Amino acid sequence: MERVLITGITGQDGAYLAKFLLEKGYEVYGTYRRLSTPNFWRLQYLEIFDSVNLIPADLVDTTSIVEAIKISEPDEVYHLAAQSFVGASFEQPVGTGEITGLGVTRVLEAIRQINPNIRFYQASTSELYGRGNLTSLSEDTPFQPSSPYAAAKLYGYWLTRIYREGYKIFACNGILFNHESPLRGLEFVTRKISNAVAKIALGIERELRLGNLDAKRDWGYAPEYVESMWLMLQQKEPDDYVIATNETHSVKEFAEKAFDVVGLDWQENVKVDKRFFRPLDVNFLQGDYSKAKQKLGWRPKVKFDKLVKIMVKEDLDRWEKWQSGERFPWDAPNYPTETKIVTRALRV
Ligand code: NAP
Ligand code: F7E
Repeated sequence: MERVLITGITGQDGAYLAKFLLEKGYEVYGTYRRLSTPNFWRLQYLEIFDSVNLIPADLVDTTSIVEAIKISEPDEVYHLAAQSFVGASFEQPVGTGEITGLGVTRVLEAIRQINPNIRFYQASTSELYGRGNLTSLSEDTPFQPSSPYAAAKLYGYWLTRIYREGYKIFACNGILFNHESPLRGLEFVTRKISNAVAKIALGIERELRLGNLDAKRDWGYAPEYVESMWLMLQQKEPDDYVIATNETHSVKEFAEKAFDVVGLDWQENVKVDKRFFRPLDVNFLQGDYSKAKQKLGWRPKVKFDKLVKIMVKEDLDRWEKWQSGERFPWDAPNYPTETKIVTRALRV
């Protein structure tokens, strides 16, 4: 049986990838951070919590990464763990560099020293492209990162290529455009919207406060995107691939469609709040996934309208069940309202 190590198994992609790889017959190991309160709700939600092996490790602690690779003896490592929220990277630029940037080196170096035959996937991102683009972006488009998060990911992107070319490690960058799902973290705009729409429709909340409504993103469906990670590591040669839908939509369109699902008018429920603007924002992202289609045989099936419906319906269903007393693993009831969170941006 092939063995796999997923860093960040408790996150959105980690949970979906673990499920996908278990179904493929892999023995799955995943790293998690030791927290005062357990954070396994996604694995429980997908009903795979009892099927995965969990290893405590932190990306700032090299010894724990080395240990994780020694314990799991993996054939493949999917490096998904990161401080992944762009907004937070402006509040925690040093920590983001340590975790999201240097963390990649710690994993790659452990692989090089312990077993350089391990295949490595790096969670690269469309944020690498940054600002100023207006056309579909491919593997050949130059990068111009526009946040501490993107700069840290650019470092990880190059480290991956350097270990591939310098040490002949089978290392791939998946340049994934935004991908969403009902397991998305609540601070990201799509889930923030779907969760608020459900609460407003049920009378639990009164309004939704958002920042830059004009930002455009290429939003795909996370369970489909994790398959592309696996496909990259099954090829004859390591390479880098864009994974996207080749469509772009604004935050405004997402909000409009989401309120449509519950028969409400977005304009009556959304307020623009300058606290949710970033010091720098990426206004346009659209990905050209031709190479992945041709070489991996990968293509997206769930597009924008369907994605919005999936997310709003699942959050609505969860809040309805919650109101009728049902209890299940889920993040939203314990999430503080944003007025309780004080950051530099949120204090303005
Ligand atoms: P996510 O839900 O935020 O999950 C991030 C994971 O990293 C969580 O398991 C988190 O653990 C873990 N983590 C954070 N800091 C850590 C640390 N210091 N040590 C060890 N683990 C740590 O992110 P995602 O959406 O699944 O994304 C997966 C990866 O793909 C990330 O690297 C992200 O930057 C990248 N990416 C995401 C997208 C997207 O649209 N989703 C697109 C392109 C690239 P906790 O659960 O304990 O917080
Ligand atoms: O923002 C705008 C915001 O935080 C999308 C991560 O997974 O995808 C994600 O990064 C857009 C931005 O995702 C709010 O300014 C408006 O323009 O959902 P987001 P992101 O920054 O694109 C990439 C590919 C990754 O790699 C990252 O890890 O929406 N926006 N109003 C807002 N964003 C948030 N979060 N909250 C708002 O109220």
